[in-house]
Amino acid sequence: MGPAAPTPGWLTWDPAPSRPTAALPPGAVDAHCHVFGPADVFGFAPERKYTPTDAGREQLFALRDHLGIARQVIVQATAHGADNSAMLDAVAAADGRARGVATVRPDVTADELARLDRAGVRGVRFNFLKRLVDAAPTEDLATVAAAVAPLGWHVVVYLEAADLPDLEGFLARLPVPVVVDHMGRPDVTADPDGPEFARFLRFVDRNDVWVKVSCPERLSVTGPPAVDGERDAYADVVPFARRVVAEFGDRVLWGTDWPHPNLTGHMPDDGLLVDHVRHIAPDDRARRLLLVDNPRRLYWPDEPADDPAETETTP
Ligand code: 0GY
Repeated sequence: MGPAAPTPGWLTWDPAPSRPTAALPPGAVDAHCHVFGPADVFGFAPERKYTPTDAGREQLFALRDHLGIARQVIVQATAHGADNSAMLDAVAAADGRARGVATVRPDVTADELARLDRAGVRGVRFNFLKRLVDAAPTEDLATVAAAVAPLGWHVVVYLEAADLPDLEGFLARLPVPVVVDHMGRPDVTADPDGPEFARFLRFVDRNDVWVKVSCPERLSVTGPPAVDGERDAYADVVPFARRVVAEFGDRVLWGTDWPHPNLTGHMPDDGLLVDHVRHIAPDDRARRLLLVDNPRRLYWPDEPADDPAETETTP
């Protein structure tokens, strides 16, 4: 049997994104992207909830170079289940320019975790979105977190804002840093100063929690710019992301989310997503933390930081 056809109605990634209008700082990291397949080499998981379009490592590396990104963190997506082969293959081929975030089951052995660590994995992902996975019991997730703690890894968590009240106690007790995907998916039609986002900010403030200020294209209701050439897109997401960057500047990460699985409305232009960073992190220092220094601390911790004086200067 050949590979399954992509889920009908879902858009495929943009093969010709624009170039960002302003260069990223040297050493910029895309801390949230995926590889899918190719399906005839790395088959999708039988338990998956969607079938993506192929988006292999060569295309991911081409995007990196096109956008002026230095390094990537390749996050295991649900369509590949707990078979990390496609992600590991891409990390290996990136020649030190990528790290990985894996999905593992609670019976994973210490030897397997050590193998993943040597291969460049630095975290595991817990996904709580019902449209993407059948929920794993929190006891199983706690077992995984305890197993990866000695390696110095972290947990990457994908949840929706409405689920935070149920999950925050559990997440706060994990013995590892927690990285929240896409700002915990706030409702951006609500007030950024309102109670729901305040609860998320409090959770970040009180715990060892990092935040990806990523995926404006998923969160936005206003969407990309209507007028050609207007690059200030996803304006409704900006107050939320800007606030997180302002309050937790040394615990924020950014990523493209390429190849943007499960989108039906519009497919983002990745060049525009890069330009969006200037709206959420308006000054050079904030951008340097977000794009360079913070991801280095999590994913390349053995690497010496550049001269701190340099951090303060315009790249
Ligand atoms: C993302 C977002 C999505 C998908 C996954 O693992 C996944 O399948 O994370 C989504 O559908 O919102 O971060 O890629």
